[in-house]
Amino acid sequence: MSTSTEGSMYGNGMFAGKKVLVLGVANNKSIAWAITESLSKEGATVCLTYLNEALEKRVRPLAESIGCTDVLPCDVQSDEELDNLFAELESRWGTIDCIVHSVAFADREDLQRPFSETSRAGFQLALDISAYSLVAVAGRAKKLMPEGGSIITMTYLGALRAIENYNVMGVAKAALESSVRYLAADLGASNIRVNAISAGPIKTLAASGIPQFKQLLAAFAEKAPLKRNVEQGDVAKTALYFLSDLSSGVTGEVTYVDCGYSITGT
Ligand code: NAD
Ligand code: 0WE
Repeated sequence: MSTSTEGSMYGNGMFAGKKVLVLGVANNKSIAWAITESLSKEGATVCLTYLNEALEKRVRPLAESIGCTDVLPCDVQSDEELDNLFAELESRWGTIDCIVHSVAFADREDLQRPFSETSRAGFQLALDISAYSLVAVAGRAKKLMPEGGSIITMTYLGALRAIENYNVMGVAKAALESSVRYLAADLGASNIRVNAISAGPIKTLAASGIPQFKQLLAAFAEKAPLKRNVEQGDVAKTALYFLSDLSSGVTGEVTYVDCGYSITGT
């Protein structure tokens, strides 16, 4: 590998020849987009998926900007769309090396009303999209990773702590983090690693409309040891570590990219 060159801290082409599936780009603020841009700079071939036609309009121009021609639909609630995605990847690429899972959803009302008022349907929706989808993706990926691979997902401290208003999403993230451990145990023998990044709060589409998000960001920056908020680029750098050979001995982990917030106390 060459030494560090302009635009890259790691040397060009760390992901040259690597094929990466990315689920969860909604717009240019998405955490998954920052990861995609970093992967692309390192020479990866990326497939981007979009949830629906409204988001396809946002994702296609982003894909074009990095010369990505593999843009496919995938609503993770649909087994049929998941099957079609992996069938299409198998015919286009044959195998894949890495997967970025950056998907979450709960009914907006469930992030506002008291947690004890969460409905069965709201609970199922949040767990289905935000946790089961990782299992559904990893299960299908196994066949396309004959020599192994690396899978990452995105989580939040609300999995461990009762954070105001995060509610059913916290339960879903707890299930997601546990799924990371069970998937790592299951797929380890196939040399497939599975890890999670627990990011501090970042103003993305998924954070828009969350009451008092601005105040949350300000309080976070004040308390965090690094005295600032987390940026998408911070997460992308840790993502490249998990997706690359730099983390060859690491699986089933949850790593905090939170400027140190979670280690503090008073
Ligand atoms: P985002 O809105 O850009 O990304 C969320 C993505 O989930 C979107 O692309 C959306 O299309 C996708 N999605 C929702 N339902 C889907 C479905 N049924 N099928 C397929 N895709 C679906 O916001 P983000 O902040 O980049 O979120 C990405 C991940 O990061 C999420 O898992 C989120 O929980 C996690 N996270 C976010 C923060 C934050 O503060 N922004 C902090 C920690 C973790
Ligand atoms: O995981 C998330 C956001 C997840 C999310 C956001 C929305 C908003 C729009 C899931 N579903 C929806 N549904 C919608 O209709 N984060 C980590 C960001 C976030 O969300 C919060 C936070 C933080 C941080 C909600 C309450 C409190 C803190």
